[in-house]
Amino acid sequence: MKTMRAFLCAFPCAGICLWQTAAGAAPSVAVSQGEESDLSVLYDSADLIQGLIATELPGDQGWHPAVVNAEDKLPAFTDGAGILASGLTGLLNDFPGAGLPAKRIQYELRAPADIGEIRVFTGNNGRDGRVFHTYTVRFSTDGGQTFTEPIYVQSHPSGTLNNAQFNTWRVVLSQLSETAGPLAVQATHVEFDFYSVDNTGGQMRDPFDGPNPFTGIDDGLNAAFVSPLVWEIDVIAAVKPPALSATRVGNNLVLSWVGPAQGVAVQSTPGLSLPDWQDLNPQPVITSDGTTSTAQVVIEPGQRYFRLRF
Ligand SMILES: [Ca+2]
Ligand SMILES: [Ca+2]
Ligand SMILES: [Ca+2]
Repeated sequence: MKTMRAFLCAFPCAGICLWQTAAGAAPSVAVSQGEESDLSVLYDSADLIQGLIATELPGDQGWHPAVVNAEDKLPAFTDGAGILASGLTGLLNDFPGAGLPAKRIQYELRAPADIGEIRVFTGNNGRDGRVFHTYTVRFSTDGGQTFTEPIYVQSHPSGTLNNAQFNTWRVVLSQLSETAGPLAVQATHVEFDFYSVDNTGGQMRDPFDGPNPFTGIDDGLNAAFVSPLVWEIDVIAAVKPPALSATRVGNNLVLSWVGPAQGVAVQSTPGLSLPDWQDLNPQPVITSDGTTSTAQVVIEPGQRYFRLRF
């Protein structure tokens, strides 16, 4: 079973700050950075928003004036590629104003979908503070009429440096997920607000003067005003766990599912009102024909329910 820390995870050379206002939620973020070869995953060409062109929302502040190529603008967020030849791909506008996003966009999904993960890639060939990112994301399940409370993601703690003296990262990836299941179930729309991240010195800072309204914390630094280059946004569909079916064969119950045989444990509980899921001990032998996996369990007196643990 996966266990992940929520809210604040700190790493020796990097970190992540993340909060959500909704009670009981446990979003989790993993960050990798450096060269593209250092990232835990690269650009996805088949995610839920691949090829979609976002709608810019009221308050959107356009693009950095250096960005002139159409392919470096909205298409760049969903083209399945990183920085293009211009070197200016996805460069947002600077000086959005304290507390204000630089870019406000909405995606309408092709069909309602469960969202498992959000990946944001930012970077700069110049290896400066523009490689960081800060964003909020919200989901709608009713055609864009109402949205969830925003999840705030800041790729690195305020004060983190990236410049010629420190780190010299070229690209940063954050992966946002939810510990207890999908980020959103049957989402129809996803909205992002992207913020400035830097002070021209390569120092990550939040986009607020005074307390950050998403975290309640004042990072003690003036609001960022230098914006990132957003190379790609990937919205990854949640993987549905396989359904379990059961057939009686003699004194055995044959459990089968479409999915892997490796890394799986069969669990049982005598009841569902106060379930006490335990791994079967010993575990049954699990075989696979390449598509369907099966496990034979000896039928015992009494009632038992079964499930798989991955
Ligand atoms: Ca993509
Ligand atoms: Ca601040
Ligand atoms: Ca891209």
